[in-house]
Amino acid sequence: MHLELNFLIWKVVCVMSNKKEFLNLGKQPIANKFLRKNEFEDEFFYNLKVVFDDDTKLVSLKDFVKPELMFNEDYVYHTSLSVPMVEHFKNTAEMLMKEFNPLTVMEIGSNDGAFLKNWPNDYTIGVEPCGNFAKVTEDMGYQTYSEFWTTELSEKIKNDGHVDFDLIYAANCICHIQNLDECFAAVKNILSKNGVFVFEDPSLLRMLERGSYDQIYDEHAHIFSVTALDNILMNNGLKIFRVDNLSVHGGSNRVYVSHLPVHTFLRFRPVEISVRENLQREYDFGINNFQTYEMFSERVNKSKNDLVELLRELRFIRDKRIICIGATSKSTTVFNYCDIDESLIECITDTTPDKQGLLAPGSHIPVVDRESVNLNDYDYAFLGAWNFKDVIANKEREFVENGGKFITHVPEVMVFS
Ligand code: DWN
Repeated sequence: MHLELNFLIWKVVCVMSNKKEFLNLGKQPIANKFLRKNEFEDEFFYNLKVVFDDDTKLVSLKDFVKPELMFNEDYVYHTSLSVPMVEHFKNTAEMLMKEFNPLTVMEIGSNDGAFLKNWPNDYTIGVEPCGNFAKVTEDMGYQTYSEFWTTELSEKIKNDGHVDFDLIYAANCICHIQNLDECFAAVKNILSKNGVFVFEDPSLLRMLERGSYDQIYDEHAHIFSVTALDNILMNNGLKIFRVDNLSVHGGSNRVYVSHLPVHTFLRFRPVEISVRENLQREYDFGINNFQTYEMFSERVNKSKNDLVELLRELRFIRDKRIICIGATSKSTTVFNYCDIDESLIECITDTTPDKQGLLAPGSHIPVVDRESVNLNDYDYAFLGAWNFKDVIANKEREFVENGGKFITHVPEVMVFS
């Protein structure tokens, strides 16, 4: 009853807030729900629209998708299958260990343990609603709560005898959580007095700069600016004291957060220059102005027209064969927004076994194992995983040597080799 009332109040607050729509990416499926032919009829679609909140400056989806439809036993994104990300999390854990030396660690959204595995399992726990991954980290010896992150769960963890955590970490997870006030209240509830909450997610500024609208899909309930996070965290008794700008996932921010120093017994963590610099950079770019988002929307529309025109010319006029590398969540947005199907792009290669043999959400383009195709049979390869452009270009040198060319839409539609 108490939870239902909270949810109702949150819904009313959402409706009353000052949100303006600036982008409509059309009818979209669940970005990571790869499927079989016999599942087409029941495929779920929703309208992907994006709003800017004039009060908090937060950019969010207009309509959220029910979390259980996205994050469940069938979730397919395995962090550990990405070699650069495994390295990224190893380095991150080493840095956090050296700098903060935490005695207790919790990861929210622990996926298949790429970050957790760098910490001793006697003082580290995970939270992961996707049951398939929670089982993986349990089997690795980490206690894992297979639930969504809520205040109720933070209470349950306390009641189970865990002391407050010195380090709470989350990567590509907080932007998936629809009710941020609830999320941050839950963090505050279980963060030790001098603890740090560190999280990283795609950067709104980088998305606007690069025109990478495909960062927007069902799972990304919000695309964060430091500005919006600063406002919302502050409202929840937390403060940002450092920001790192990262290159991963097409440009992300790692945000370091502590309690607001309201109690004199708390050690004061000074706010570092990186916070001011990021806020200034965002302000200079116009992140607080609605016109910035209207201009972005025009750029997205142009990107769609350019991409469709290019693919149609290559395929239907010049009779070229086109493949895609990387069946990403991002490519789901692009293919459905631009109405791209098998007639333009024959298939998608992906290294994730759980995606292979299935059809991509909405576009129904077949996903195949990279090893099962000869890339030299194709003239062009669209980069579904443009964020791994260098890794892919390096791996596929033979394709380029044989005259193959890549296509990307970031920062604008272009062909390169
Ligand atoms: O937040 C999220 C991020 C972290 O990961 C999720 N909401 C879902 C997911 O987003 P994505 O699917 O856009 O992520 P990636 O990391 O861009 O996916 C890369 C995909 O490309 C993987 O399925 C692996 C594949 N791949 C490939 O086939 N060949 C990747 C490389 C580097 C390759 O050479």
